[in-house]
Amino acid sequence: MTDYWDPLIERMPVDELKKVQEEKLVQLVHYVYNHSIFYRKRFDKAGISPDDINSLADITRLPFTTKQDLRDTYPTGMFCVPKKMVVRYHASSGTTGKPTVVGYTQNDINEWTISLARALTSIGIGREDVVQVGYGYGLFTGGLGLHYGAEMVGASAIPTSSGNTERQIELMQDLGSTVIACTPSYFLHMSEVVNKLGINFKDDTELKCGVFGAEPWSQEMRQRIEKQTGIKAYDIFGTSEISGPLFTECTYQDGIHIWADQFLIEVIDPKSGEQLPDGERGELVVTTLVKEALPLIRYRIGDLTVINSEPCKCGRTHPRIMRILGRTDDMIIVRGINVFPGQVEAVLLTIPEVAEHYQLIIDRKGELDTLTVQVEVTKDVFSDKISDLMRLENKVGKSLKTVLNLSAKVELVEPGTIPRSMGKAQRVIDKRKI
Ligand code: DLL
Repeated sequence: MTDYWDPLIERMPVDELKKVQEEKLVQLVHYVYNHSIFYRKRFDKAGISPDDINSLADITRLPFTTKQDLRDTYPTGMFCVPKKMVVRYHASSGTTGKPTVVGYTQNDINEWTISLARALTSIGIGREDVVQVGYGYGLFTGGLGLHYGAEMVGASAIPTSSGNTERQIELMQDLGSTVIACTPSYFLHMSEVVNKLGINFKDDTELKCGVFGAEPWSQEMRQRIEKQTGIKAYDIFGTSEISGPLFTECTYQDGIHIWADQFLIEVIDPKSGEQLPDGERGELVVTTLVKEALPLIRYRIGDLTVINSEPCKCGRTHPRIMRILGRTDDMIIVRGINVFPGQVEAVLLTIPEVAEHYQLIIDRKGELDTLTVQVEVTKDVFSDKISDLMRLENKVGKSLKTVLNLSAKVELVEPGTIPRSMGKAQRVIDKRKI
């Protein structure tokens, strides 16, 4: 056991937890109203005064905030503290439009790290462990986030960042890494390099688990990783706007624990904005209860999930969110049908002959959208007869059609064809000019 197992907080009876949230929410609305011109204007426009918010149920009266608000007020227009209080900045890559900038006070960094320390403890990571941090260090929150979290539980952190894979593997062996933290797609790449070197994780390293996130990955992908490498694969979630990586599953692997004394979560219908009950799938909305520099009120994260408020088998009472398989904005519409890359992955990985590397290519021929799913097959399968390959293509196509309700062209490609990623994988290439 490590220092970050605090049963008084993590197993707090749900009613008490709600009281804690209520008190913090009431304080928060006054804090943002008094410290940010942005929030003051937003509340005034919605005809809401901080005094109107007295219970958790009142939260639905508050307006949402979005990534667009962060962009419109770039770089620091939503901050609630003077710049001299900011001890760190991170920023999103800004592939579309302006990047979003997140600032942290010293207390924000502490709270972020506590969240991760609790999370890492819940998967059994502590003083004995060596955590290799293969998330990017820099403006991206993955590297530094996991680094601080690992140190707080007393583990040794190795800041390898991403890339330079052979060197990573050498260090993993030499320093006895027991944990690898990186995107699942980068771990797949690392596994290939491990195979090429003629070694395997089970016999030649001390690795016992992976902390994988920053991009969607399916339950089927987890099963493959665990079976092929012999390690436990845990899901970690967070976004830069609410600090960075923050929450993981526990060893029961049954949903991601959200620390309710720090964050208040809701799931809403993405179209109507109405709050949905537990168990219904919708868009995740987060209110930060303890952040100082950039508190967010009802921030629409854009990820689709389900809340489960039942206490977990591990005894923790905080709510869980189920695995995130897509975002409202990475849904692609092909011939009018909604497709999530995560659905495609889940189908592909139920077919043993296909590998974990795939890409969706969308194009438009005349008026008609086309969806091509390129997926790698294993070396053995690729050297099979053409007729066998065609049979397999048909099989994959049929399985996709059943789930997606859409015909996709399937292209089986040689191992190594799909570009490998060091960070977040690019699963979708949309060539349509709309
Ligand atoms: O990806 C923070 C992070 C770093 C999380 C390391 C986990 C590990 P952003 O770059 O702001 O922050 O991207 C956040 O990535 O809204 C999701 O769409 C996606 N995402 C993150 N974790 C998961 C996950 C970091 N476990 C966006 N499953 C989020 C599915 C995830 N999607």
